[in-house]
Amino acid sequence: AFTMKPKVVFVLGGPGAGKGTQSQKIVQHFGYDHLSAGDLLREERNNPNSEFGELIENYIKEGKIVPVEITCSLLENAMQASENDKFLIDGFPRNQDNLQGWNKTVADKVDLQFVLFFDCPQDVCLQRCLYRGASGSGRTDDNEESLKKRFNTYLNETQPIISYYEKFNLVRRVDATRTTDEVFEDVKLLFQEAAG
Ligand code: UP5
Ligand code: MG
Repeated sequence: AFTMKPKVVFVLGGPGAGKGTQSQKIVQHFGYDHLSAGDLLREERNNPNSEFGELIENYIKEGKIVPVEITCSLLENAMQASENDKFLIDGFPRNQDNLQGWNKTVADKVDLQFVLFFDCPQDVCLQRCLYRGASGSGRTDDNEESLKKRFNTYLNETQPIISYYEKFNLVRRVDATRTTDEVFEDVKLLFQEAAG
C-alpha cells in the first residue's frame, strides 16, 4: 500500500549550541518527535544488557563519533516505535561515516525537509556546557578536557557535513548566541515556512 514517507529535520550545531533546548520547543509548537542521537546513545550505554555500553562511554568521553551502525539502528528503532510521521533528529549525522551509513540504509525511506543549523561560537558553547556541568548535568563530557575534544570533532568532522547539505540548499542557519526565546522566534518562522 502507498504510504507517505516520514518527514525528517536534522538539527546540527556545536556542543551546547542549543539543539536539545530548541528541539523541545519545536516539539511543543509543531508536533515533531524529538530523537536526540546523543540521548539514545547515553540510554544504550546505561542499559546493562547492551554489548555496546563500554564502547559508547569511551567515545563520548573522548568526543569521538560512535560507529554509524549503532547510532543508525537506535534512530531507526525509535522511528519505528513511534506513531508520529515527523521527526527531529538532533545531533546526527556528525561525520562522513554517519552520512554514508544514513544514505545507504535510511535516506530513501524518509523525506528530509531541511537541516536546522544552530550557529554558535566556541566560547559561548564552552561556557554553556561548563555551566551545565557545574549545575549537575551528570554528563561525563561536560568538562573542559572533553569539551575541547567535542569542539574539535565538531569543526573537523561535522562542519563538512553541514557544507555537504549546503550544496543541496537544505541548510537553514540560525544565530544561536541569543536568548532561547529570541532563537526560537527564528526557528518558528522556518517551521511555519516548511509547513506551507
Ligand atoms: N542553553 C541552551 N540554549 C541557550 C541559550 N539560547 N542561551 C543560554 N543558554 C542556553 O544546551 C546546552 C546548555 O546551554 C544547557 O544548559 C541549556 O540550558 C543552555 P542544549 O540545548 O543541551 O545544547 P545542545 O546543542 O543539545 O548541546 P549538547 O551538549 O547536547 O551537544 P552535543 O552535540 O555535544 O551532545 P550530544 O548529546 O549530541 O552528543 C554527545 C556525544 O555523543 C558526542 O560528543 C559523541 O561522542 C556522541 N554522539 C555520537 O557519537 N554520534 C551521534 O550521532 C551523536 C552523538
Ligand atoms: Mg543535546
